[in-house]
Amino acid sequence: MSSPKLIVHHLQVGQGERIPWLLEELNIPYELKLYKRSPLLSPPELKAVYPLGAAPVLEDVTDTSNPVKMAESGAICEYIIHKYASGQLALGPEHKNFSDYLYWFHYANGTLQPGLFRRAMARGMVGEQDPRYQGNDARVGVALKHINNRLQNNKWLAGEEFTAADVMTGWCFTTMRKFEAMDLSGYEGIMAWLGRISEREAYRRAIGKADPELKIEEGLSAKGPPLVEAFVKAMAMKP
Ligand SMILES: N[C@@H](CCC(=O)N[C@@H](CS)C(=O)NCC(=O)O)C(=O)O
Repeated sequence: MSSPKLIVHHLQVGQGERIPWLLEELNIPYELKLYKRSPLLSPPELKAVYPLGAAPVLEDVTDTSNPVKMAESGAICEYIIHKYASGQLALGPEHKNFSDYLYWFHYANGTLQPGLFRRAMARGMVGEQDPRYQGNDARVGVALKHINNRLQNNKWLAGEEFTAADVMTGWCFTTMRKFEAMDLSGYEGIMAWLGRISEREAYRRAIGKADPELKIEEGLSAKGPPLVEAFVKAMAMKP
């Protein structure tokens, strides 16, 4: 098979960092196109690539007679893994941890991230003293304990092996904390897992290319990185 020709469109300081990380782990070459937020959402150049303007977007121009353009970070991970990596970094139906892999692969965008975003919205709309904020905060707490418990008993989310489930989830505990603060002190399982991620050269290479201005160690610390002020202001909707 000819070498893949992949173009990754990445809106900086965003969940698109998953794709360069995955590609670096798999040693698959790619061209990276970087976009800056304008001021918070996508700039017109990215909307020209994909009408929703949401990143990441992958273009696969390996086969010029059948070019592919797709969004959704989870779908892109699966596409790359199955099309160009013979299933590496995924666990298949024959593996005893198949269901764990699927569950944790989808947990980031299915439960954790929407929960964090709902909490941020509730804070902005009704304030931290309101039971609607507190209900959301409590749910985030349960979701964090759940993942912490998993990582106290397992090296990686799917079990012994590092998989794309870790790639999908990493951003929620690193760069995403620039949008919704989470102090991870006391979450020993999550912190130990972040420590293991910090040792992965592919992770450091990916962030170095995709977001050279990010301070990796801040993202991996218990306290977390500084917030994006423009986002905090935009979310402060409470009259
Ligand atoms: N479910 C999508 C979400 C993509 C998404 O919302 N990306 C954000 C960056 S974290 C974005 O592009 N925001 C800018 C905008 O929507 O204009 C995925 O997993 O790729």
